[in-house]
This record gives sequence, C-alpha cells and structure tokens, in this order.
Amino acid sequence: MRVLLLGGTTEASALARQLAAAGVTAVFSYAGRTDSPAPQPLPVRIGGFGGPEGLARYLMTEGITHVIDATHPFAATISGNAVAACAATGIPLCAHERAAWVAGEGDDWTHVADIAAAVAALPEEPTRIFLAIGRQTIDPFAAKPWHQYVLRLVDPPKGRLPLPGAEVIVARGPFDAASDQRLLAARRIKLIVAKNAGGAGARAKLDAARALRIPVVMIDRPALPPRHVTADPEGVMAFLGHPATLGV
Ligand code: 3Y8
Ligand code: NAP
Repeated sequence: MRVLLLGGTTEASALARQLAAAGVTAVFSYAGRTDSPAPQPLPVRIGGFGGPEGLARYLMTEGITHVIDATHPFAATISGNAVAACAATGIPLCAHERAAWVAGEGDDWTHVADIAAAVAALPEEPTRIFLAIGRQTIDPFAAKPWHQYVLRLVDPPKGRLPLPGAEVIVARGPFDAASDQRLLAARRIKLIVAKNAGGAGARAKLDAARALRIPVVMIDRPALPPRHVTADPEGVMAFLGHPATLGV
C-alpha cells in the first residue's frame, strides 16, 4: 500500500499522525500556498501536479495505491482533479470531508452562494468588516472600498493588497474563541465574512461572533463531483483496510 494524502487542513494533519502511527506508507501533499507549512510525520511533497493529467501521471509513476483527499471544502479544483485522476487510473479515492457548520441559537448568519454574492450582501453604509477568508479571494471586495476591512492572512502580504486601506493580521490557525472575541471587540467589527469551512480550526470566529452578537455573511461551499466521502478518520482507516484507528 502507498497512500497519497492531499492535505492542508487540520483533519489532514490528524490523519497524517494516524497513518504514521499505523506504519502506513504515505506521502503528504501541500499545494505550496504558504511560506512555511506545518511539518508532518510523513514524507512531504509541495506544489501542484500539473492538472488532472499531471496528478494521474504522478499516481502511476509513484506507485500510489490509494488517494485520500483531506483538502479544504473550498479547494474545489484539486478535489475535482483527484476524482478525474483516480477515475482515469482506477486508483481508489476517499474524501475526508468535515461537515458544514450550521447556525445555532444566537447566530445571525446570511448564507450566500459564493464570493460575488458575499460582496453583494455587504451593507451600503461604511462598516467595519472582518474578512476571514484568506488572501486568494479578497480581490472582489475592492468593489466596495468604502468599508474598513480587517483581513487575517497566513503570511505577510507580498506586494500591494487589492484593499489598500485594510488592516492585516498575520496569523495561522487553528484559532480560539476567546482570542477571536478580543480581536473582534478591539477592532469594533460589525460584520464577519466567512467560508463554510466546517471543522474546528476556523470556527472560533463564529463562536466569538455569537458572543458579541455580530452578524456573519456565510459563504456556502462549492459543489464537488460525486466521490466516496467519509466525515471521520475511522472511515478513512476502514477505506485503507486498517479497521482500528490508533488514538493518536
Ligand atoms: C497551505 C498549511 C493544520 C491545518 C490548519 C482548517 C484549519 C487553520 C482556518 C480565519 C480563517 C482560511 C485559510 C484557514 C484555516 C486551518 C488549517 C486553516 C482559514 C494552512 C496551510 C495552508 C493554508 C492555505 C490557506 C489559503 C487560505 C486558507 C487561511 C500550513 C495554514 C482563510 C480558509 O495566503 C494564501 O494563499 C492562503 C491560502 C488557501 C484561503 C485563501 O483563499 O486565501 N488556507 N492554510 C496549504 C497548502 O499549501 O497545501 O501552512 O501549515 C492550513 C490551515 N488553514 O495542519 O493545522 O483545517 O481549516 N486557512 C477558510 O477556512 O476560510 C483562516 O482566519 O478565521
Ligand atoms: P484549489 O484551488 O482546489 O487548487 C488549485 C491548484 O493548486 C490545484 O489545481 C493544484 O495544482 C494545486 N493544489 C491544491 N491543493 C494541493 C495539494 N494539497 N497538493 C498539491 N497541489 C495542490 O486549492 P486551494 O483552495 O488553493 O487550496 C490549496 C491548499 O490549501 C489545499 O491543500 C487546501 O487543503 C489548503 N486550504 C485551502 C483553503 C481554502 O480556503 N481554499 C483553506 C484551508 C486550507 P495542479 O493543478 O498543478 O495540480
């Protein structure tokens, strides 16, 4: 068995620990989006494969027997490529996908379909807005430059940001609700824009928003092609034929 683990999430890192502890031969793959990705207890490769064809070629030349897609729900391209490459090569694929967040008591969420709809949903009057969606999708918000934006990025921005007046917080999660509550209160944030990432690593801002009664524009995740999906590491280990998972 030789597993390709498409990573970049809290769940992928947890899975990497389980695979390493179980002695499974696996390689962890990052896209190379950040300056210094977290180390992993598996051999790591960094960078794109060159589209679905490049990924299929990689699977064949590296003798991969199983692919686990534990990427972020908004990483729709790599997930689509994995479906195509595994279909083309006949290599089994399992997606490890965390459930979407659901609004609870005290939450004030407006669901929108995508980034453009999130921009359209912003108020007209100047507002202090926490854009907790990273770097790759902030350009469209330049259509409404009159807001005071606070951005949270993994790495210091290289070059000019599309929102020149924005305040930048450089931080990598997972985050905690107490510090996010302090951040939101100190910056008098009146609205949060978030992607429905699910999982624990990014939900702190939502717990903080609930406590501070701050409304959230929640971007729903993109549709993905049909594939075998499991929401828990036990499902992944069963997919690999390792029924027991080690509590690591
Ligand atoms: C490069 C790997 C781990 C994984 C940690 C999770 C949790 C912390 C919360 C906020 C939201 C955001 C962003 C976020 C979180 C985890 C997880 C998660 C959101 C790292 C990582 C990589 C990336 C890429 C980066 C994106 C950006 C998105 C920041 C490592 C730290 C906003 C997603 O500058 C850039 O180009 C950044 C790009 C894709 C979204 C975007 O469009 O900008 N993640 N994040 C992965 C690779 O190269 O393959 O550097 O160690 C991983 C994590 N980020 O092992 O503990 O599992 O979700 N990541 C979102 O949810 O909206 C921050 O600020 O509240
Ligand atoms: P994406 O838009 O789906 O992918 C764009 C291209 O990046 C892919 O076609 C592929 O290039 C390369 N790529 C993406 N993930 C890769 C991986 N794990 N290993 C190797 N190549 C990869 O991806 P994204 O949204 O930019 O996310 C990139 C990474 O950040 C993923 O690992 C994801 O899990 C992580 N992440 C993303 C978000 C988010 O909000 N999007 C949040 C947290 C973590 P080629 O076509 O050349 O193969």
